[in-house]
Parts: sequence; structure tokens; C-alpha cells
Amino acid sequence: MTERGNVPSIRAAQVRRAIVPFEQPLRTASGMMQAAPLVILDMPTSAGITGHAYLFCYTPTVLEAAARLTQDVAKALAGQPLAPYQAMQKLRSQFKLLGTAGLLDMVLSAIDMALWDAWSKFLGQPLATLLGADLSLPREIPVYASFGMENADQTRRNVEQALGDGHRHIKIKIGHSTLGADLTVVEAALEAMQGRASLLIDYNQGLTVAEALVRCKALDAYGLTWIEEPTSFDDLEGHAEIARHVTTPIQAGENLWGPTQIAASLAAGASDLMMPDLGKVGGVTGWLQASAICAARRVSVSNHFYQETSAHLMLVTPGAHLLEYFRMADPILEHPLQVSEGRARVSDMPGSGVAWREDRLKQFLF
Ligand code: SMN
Ligand code: MG
Repeated sequence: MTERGNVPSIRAAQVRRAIVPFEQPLRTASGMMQAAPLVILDMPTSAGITGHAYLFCYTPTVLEAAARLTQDVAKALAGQPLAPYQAMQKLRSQFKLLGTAGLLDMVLSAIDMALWDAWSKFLGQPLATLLGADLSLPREIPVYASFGMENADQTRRNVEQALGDGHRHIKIKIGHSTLGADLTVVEAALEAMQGRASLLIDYNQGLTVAEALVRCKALDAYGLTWIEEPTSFDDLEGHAEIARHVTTPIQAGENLWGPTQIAASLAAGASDLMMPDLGKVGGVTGWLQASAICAARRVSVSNHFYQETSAHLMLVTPGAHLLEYFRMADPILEHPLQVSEGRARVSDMPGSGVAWREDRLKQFLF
């Protein structure tokens, strides 16, 4: 690109729906999931380059609506210059009166991710390079293996599997019927680890503040890396109360809508750590703004899902902490994120690393 006129224009978005089974059913304190309902988004351009992104929709109930909304929202971009900053500014300007929190923010996040994928491919750079990283330098990021809410025996098996795969950080979900049941599972994990890995736990918003104070204080004795979402994600004062009384770092952020809510959450002291979700925080653009807010407050940053694009962003995120390794989209990706010995290696191919294996994707489309 040497002058204004060379910026390609965006063509009509292509939107598909897929349901991709998880490797194993995923139980959380707030529900069970068997598969990933995904919006599959392709943003072609006049340069013959297509940006790709997927959007995790949590439940099949909203998948069709999310796909239709993606198609409708993206229409306003047809014919517009590809540059993500201006394109997203123009797109978001339509929704000032409506507001975007919820499905619309998810759709805007997916479009943002696809535009940045196309933009970095147009410029012939890996996304991380475009954002300032030198990929000739070490570009591995420590990951954590992420598991569901299981009993002690399955937890031991999951820990053994993760250790065997070289992981040094392991997350499990708890929120069982009693504190005692939670501690049994935590102790089983720590016993299996034998000090070879650090343990992170995730309550998925499953506790009242009062119960969370009791359980998190008890968990303080175990030297956990973090306790994630002990209570409702939008109860900032509740999380702040827990954080004030618990030594273990409180982690949150996966459900916050945009950089503004990230800023409000940190201002409320709701968490010691932050983990934005690219599908809710506003895609790459939202992440860049959120990570600047976290950097200003010296708060360490991890991701939630979207490991391929998140890996690029973590390379240019001050205070980058741990990358969640959860192979949600691997079955449909041409180049799944490469992880070995507990570290992810960011792709040096142009783009964000998201490209479809069409022969596999078509098995999951509907
Ligand atoms: C999580 C959220 C939604 C689905 C699966 C897992 C979890 C995480 O909160 O942190 O990965
Ligand atoms: Mg979580």
C-alpha cells in the first residue's frame, strides 16, 4: 500500500453456522456444554483477500439469530475501505442510541476480528508483527490447560494428561454442592500435580457473595494462581468485596462488554487480574483498548478463548500472563495453534491464524 487509493474495499460478508463438538463435555458451575455453536464469518475484499473469524455463541439457541445479525450488520461495510479502525468506527456509530452490550457486541467483535485478519494479510504481516512484535525474537507464550468441573478421579486424570502434554499451568472448574466437595477436587488436583504445575480455578459465577467469601477464604490456603469469577460477572462490588478479603488473586473479565466495562471493573477493584474475551470485548480493536487500560493499572492480562488471535495479541500486551488453551475450533482450522511443552508458538503467517479446513468445516455446518 503506497497511497490512499490502494486500500482494498470490503465485499459482502459470507456467514455460516456450525456446531463443533468439544473433545469432552464441559461442565461449569453455571451449566453444561457439549459443543461450540459458532458463527463462521468470511469477509472478502476487492484485493482477493478474505478475512476469517469465528464467534462462539455459548448456546445453539442464539446461533441463528447471531448469524443473521452478523449478516445484517456487515451489510453496512460493503464497498467501504478495509482499514479496521475507520470501518469499525463507522459501523459502531449506527448503534449509539441502541447500545451494543450483548449479541450485537459479539457480532461487532467477530466482524472486527475478521477485518483485522484481512488487513494484516493485505499488508502481508502476521497480526502480531503489524501491531509491533518482532517474530524473529522468542514468540512463545505460556499457556494453561483448561478443563471442566469434574469429580476427584476425573480431575486426577485430566491433570495427569495435562502434565504429560507438558503443561505447567492447569485450570479446573469448581462450584460443587459444598465447600468440602470443592476442596476434595482441589486437593486431588494438587496431589496429582506434585508441584509440577500451578493450579487455577474457575467458579463461573456460581456462588453468592456470602458463599464466595467462605469458599475463597478456605481456598487461600492452597496457593492457587487465581480464583476466577466467584460470583455474578456484573456484580462489581460483590467481586470487590471478595477480592478485599481473599489473598489469592481474583480473576475476571471474560463476560465484560467492551473496554468501558473493563475500566469500570478495575476501578471498582472487582479483580486483581483481567481476562478479556475477544468475542465480547470488541475484537482486536477492543482488546487493544482494554489492554492499554490494564497496562495503566499494572494489571496482568490473560485471554478467554479465541486462542489463535489472542496469541498474537498477547505478544503485544503489557503484563501478558497466561493463554487459555482450549481447542474449541481446532477441528475446523487449517492451522491450529501450535502448543508444546506448555507454550504456544504464534504463527508467522500473514493474518490472525484463523483459516478454515473446508473439508472438515462442512461436516459441522448446518
Ligand atoms: C468457560 C466459559 C464458557 C464456556 C466454557 C468455559 C470458562 C473459561 O469460564 O474461563 O473458559
Ligand atoms: Mg472462566
